[in-house]
Amino acid sequence: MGNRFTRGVAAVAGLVLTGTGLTTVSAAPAAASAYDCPVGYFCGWSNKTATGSMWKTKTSVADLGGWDNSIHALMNRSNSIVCLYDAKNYDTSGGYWAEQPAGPEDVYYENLSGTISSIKFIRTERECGHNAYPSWVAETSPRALGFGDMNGDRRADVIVRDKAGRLWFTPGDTTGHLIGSGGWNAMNALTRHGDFNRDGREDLIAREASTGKLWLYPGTGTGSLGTRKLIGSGGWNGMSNITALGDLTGDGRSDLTAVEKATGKLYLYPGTSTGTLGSRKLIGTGGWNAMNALAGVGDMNGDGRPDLYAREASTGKLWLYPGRPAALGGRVLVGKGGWNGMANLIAVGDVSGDGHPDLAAVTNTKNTIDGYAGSAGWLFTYQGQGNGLLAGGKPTDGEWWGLNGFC
Ligand SMILES: [Ca+2]
Ligand SMILES: [Ca+2]
Ligand SMILES: [Ca+2]
Ligand SMILES: [Ca+2]
Repeated sequence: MGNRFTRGVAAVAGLVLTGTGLTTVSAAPAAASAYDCPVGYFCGWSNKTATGSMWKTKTSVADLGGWDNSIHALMNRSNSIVCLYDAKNYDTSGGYWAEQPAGPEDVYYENLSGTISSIKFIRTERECGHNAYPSWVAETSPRALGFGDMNGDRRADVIVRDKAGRLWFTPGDTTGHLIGSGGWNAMNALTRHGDFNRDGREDLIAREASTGKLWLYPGTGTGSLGTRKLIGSGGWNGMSNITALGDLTGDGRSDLTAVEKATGKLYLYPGTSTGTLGSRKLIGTGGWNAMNALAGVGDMNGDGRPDLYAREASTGKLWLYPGRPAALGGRVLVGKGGWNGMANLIAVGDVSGDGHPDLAAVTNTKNTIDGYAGSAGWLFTYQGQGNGLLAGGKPTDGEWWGLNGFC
């Protein structure tokens, strides 16, 4: 909203507000004021100066009734984002805006024109007008690729994290369900590709930012996650681009790769029979710090071994590094440029339903179209050609904004 006026409550003359409430009053107010809004509530006032009658709620209200179009000042003292709609029933067609929690500054807004007709409490801004999760659509593949498929239905699925730190599973039929109710913002790397603990179900691996620990979240076969298991006791903050890439060693177990920040070396961490990682093996002698994204895209070139895609930071080029027995072959150019406009590379498996693995990516703020600034939050899908290369990107859905951690 463009016309709102912001100020801290404590700045109001004669009044001092502390964390516990009102401590000094120069004169007893005759009408409700911003100070009367209790912690945990969204409050609205009839007067533009946050005076007059006060209305409050701690739950969503689809129809404000007698307060319809009558809120002229407001304050959000809840812990939620509150979405304010100009129409009833959370209808977005008349316009809306999201109000963040006021926080310790107790910010309120006055001089509103009085157009609010419904109010919804939400966790993320997306939920003003969208589901918390994005709409993901995938065709059924004629064969199981062994990755990109948590629930084993041969349909590629995607895991996404929202800004509230929740994890969502999107199975490819536009729906989504919650698989992590919170706390996932503590993780600064998420990757999956195949089965690490040898139960036939795809697993998720995450790095905990504060400890540098690596955790295995075993897939249950339904898209959800079982009890996590420690597979790296520390030191993983010294690595970048932690990427599950499939079975490169040829023992039937999925492996992990990562770049050592200090040296730019690429290491392979082989999966073992117990679901842990074995002794690492050098597969790239240097220069890998020049890459700012890796993806274990599966067998892109059809020779039976999993391959690696890498994005070169300085050029925005996309390269294929073909898998060899516990090693990588000479690289092949896949994308001439522009790939820095993608948040990360999502190794989804077969989305198109032709049996070849594909790639997906979501645009970030560096995205450009024909040299002009593009939009962040667009999902692009790239059909694998079976020879290691990709068909041109298809802009698939523009409503993937406000999300991250795609894997
Ligand atoms: Ca699936
Ligand atoms: Ca598993
Ligand atoms: Ca291959
Ligand atoms: Ca495909």
